[in-house]
Amino acid sequence: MRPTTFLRFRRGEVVLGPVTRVMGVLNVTPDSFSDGGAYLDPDAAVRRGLQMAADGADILDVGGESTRPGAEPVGEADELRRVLRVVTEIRRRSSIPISIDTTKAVVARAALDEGADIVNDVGALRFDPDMAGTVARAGAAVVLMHMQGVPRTMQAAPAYGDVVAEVAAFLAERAAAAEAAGIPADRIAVDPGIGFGKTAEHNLILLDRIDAIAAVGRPVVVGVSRKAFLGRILGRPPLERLEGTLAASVLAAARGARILRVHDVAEARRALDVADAILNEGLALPSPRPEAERHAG
Ligand code: HH2
Repeated sequence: MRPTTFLRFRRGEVVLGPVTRVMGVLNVTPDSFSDGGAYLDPDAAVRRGLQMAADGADILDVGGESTRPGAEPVGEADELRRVLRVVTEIRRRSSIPISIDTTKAVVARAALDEGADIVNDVGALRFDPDMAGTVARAGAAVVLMHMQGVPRTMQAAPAYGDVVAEVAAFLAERAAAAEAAGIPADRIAVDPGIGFGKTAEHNLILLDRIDAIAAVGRPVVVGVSRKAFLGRILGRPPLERLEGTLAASVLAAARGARILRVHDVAEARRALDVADAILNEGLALPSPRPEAERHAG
């Protein structure tokens, strides 16, 4: 059985125990790499968010700026216009923890005011000098992600001596900086940033060494969903990378990831239920369901 820890925030907490948690991706953008435009309409985004909650998401990650390789930055006003109504409406209709995927303090603050709980900052509090204080004052949790470079140019020539050691050292340094800025340790999670300034090989090495990222001492979030390194392996476009996403997510969980960021929540939940049963040595198995038994063979 894996030890229980918590990711806390003012309104509550996410329990990180025997169950690997699923963070559902809700991109309110025209240009995200796999679902750009699908949920740009706020009503469609809210419906999608509530569906992911019903499908078993533990957190909804709402983002209004694509960070795909080559993406152009989005202005504050546009980003706010995309995400705020969606956060407000989901919070009105559900108590599910909401994270806001942004590097801008103004966007984070507005979303936190509307009931978001977590700031998912792919810039790890480096891109906006007001971000750390904003998170600290709101009593929010934060996900600190590793990225080499910035999205517009990060895939030009990623280079590391020892990718695992460098990413782990970066995350340890950013976690210490977050604490120094007044964010309590139990409100901080870390993420190796799969696909952010990394070759396919870098991503694969990191995924095999999530244990070294977990050794930083904070809960680990991992996002592999539909990403390009899966396309390199499978030779398939983003919407045909589900099996690859599930394989990599399950392996990351086995290596110590506690939260998996995915687009396909229902499928990930089922895959992780099986992974969790194995990782917990069957101790947290639900009681047998007659339907399941009939099909047991
Ligand atoms: N990946 C993406 C965006 N945000 N946040 C964290 N913590 N970890 C990740 O791996 C991560 C992230 C990119 O995926 P997606 O949101 O699907 O695409 P886009 O950036 O094009 O909107």
